[in-house]
Amino acid sequence: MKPYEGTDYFDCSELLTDSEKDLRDKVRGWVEKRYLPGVSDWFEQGIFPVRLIPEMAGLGLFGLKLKEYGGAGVNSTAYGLVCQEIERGDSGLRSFVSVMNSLVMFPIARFGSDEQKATWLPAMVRGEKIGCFGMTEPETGSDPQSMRTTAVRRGDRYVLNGRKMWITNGEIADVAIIWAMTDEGIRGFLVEKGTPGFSAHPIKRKFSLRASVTSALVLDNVSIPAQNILPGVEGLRSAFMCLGEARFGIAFGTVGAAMACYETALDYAKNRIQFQVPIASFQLVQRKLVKMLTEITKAQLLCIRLGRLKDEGRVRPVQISMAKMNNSAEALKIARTARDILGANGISLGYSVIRHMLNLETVNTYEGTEDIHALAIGRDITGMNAFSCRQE
Ligand code: TGC
Ligand code: FAD
Repeated sequence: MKPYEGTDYFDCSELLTDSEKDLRDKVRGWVEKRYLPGVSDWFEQGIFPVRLIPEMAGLGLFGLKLKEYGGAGVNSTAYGLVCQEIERGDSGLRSFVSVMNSLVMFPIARFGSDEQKATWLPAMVRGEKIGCFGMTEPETGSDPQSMRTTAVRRGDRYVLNGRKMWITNGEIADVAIIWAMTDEGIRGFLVEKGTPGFSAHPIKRKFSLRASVTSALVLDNVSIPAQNILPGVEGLRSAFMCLGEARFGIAFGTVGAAMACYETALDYAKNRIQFQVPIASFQLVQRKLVKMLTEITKAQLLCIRLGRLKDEGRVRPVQISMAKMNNSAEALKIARTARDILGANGISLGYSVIRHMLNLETVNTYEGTEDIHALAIGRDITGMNAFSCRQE
């Protein structure tokens, strides 16, 4: 098979170091060989391929940025490029990598005790333990400050009660990071699988992220040792730091999904004959392809600059918001245009575009909807908070 070279109209690869390119290409090769042949069936059947977890661990995909506990210790740009290649496969696979790295291992490494780090991080690097991140609830999504899950201190234990909804990896996780309201504000807790009163249930009838596990978590009088609190957490701000890590990965990841859709549409348009000529020779089709490529190029440049700012320790959360918002929304538009160019074949899982299109509907919503990021940036540039119509 010809090696995949990737859409790179402005030679953005020249802006990467050799080690960043090597990691990108290694992951790209694995996705081509081990993931893409199966993903369409997994999506159709609603299966996350857990048997690939050891191979992913072997590639160093868990604890990518961790400098200790066996992690790969790569920079943020390299992490982003991994997300790009993984999401060229499927957003569900990138979700798994995002949750492990940014939403589970990052908070344990950043806010956990030495004991928590030693218990979980090496096993997660090896892919032997899986985690999930429980913030969203049935009644609170965009507004996590209003969460209803509670954790009440009783002697040397905490008792948790509540519901978490739409939780990636929920049923396959060995440990859940549960965000809950305490007397001292919102805190994060490690809740282990099998703890009495704690259960995870599949969310069925999903038409998006079908090759990913999405669950509802139930916490009924779940009693955990007090040392299962993440001691370094300082309210919701700490949870937002985790989201910043994950949103950064999504900004890069969605470029991968968009590249897959554009490349499929370009190839299809050159080969599909209508009115005795390839449809790529029609001006209207060319305009669509050019718009797709232009948006991919802009998104790639945004990512590289974002990565460099993050690696220099200068990035602001609103800059990550802009990249997540723009790249998810544009990737979704690109997927919809690709689906259109493929005509009826565009709705078939024989091609990747309908799968990416359906997945990107979720990606545009989770980790802060397009509107929520627009409001965060709007607040930053105007100094006015438009999140709520309620007057303080
Ligand atoms: P806001 O004023 O924005 O922030 C409160 C404090 O937190 C600080 N902060 C950060 N600090 C460091 N790093 C970051 N990335 C930070 N982001 C925020 C901020 O500076 C502030 O600090 P201080 O000292 O001034 O107090 O808080 P707000 O309450 O006004 O926020 C409003 C809003 C709407 C932006 C926020 O609630 C929000 O982001 N809502 C969206 C909820 C969301 O994204 N949920 C995601 C759930 S997890 C998920 O979807 C996983 S998908 C997994 C997969 O990939 O499968
Ligand atoms: P809502 O907050 O109810 O928003 C509904 C609509 O109202 C949106 O269009 C929104 O933009 C708009 N809106 C809300 N507030 C405002 C406002 N102030 N101004 C203008 N418009 C507004 N969560 C986790 O905690 N962990 C996970 O692992 C996880 N994985 C997920 C996996 C999948 C497949 C999905 C679909 C979701 C996942 N989520 C997860 C949940 C996700 O983060 C939430 O769906 C997201 O934050 C939006 O919340 P909501 O669905 O409750 O929408």
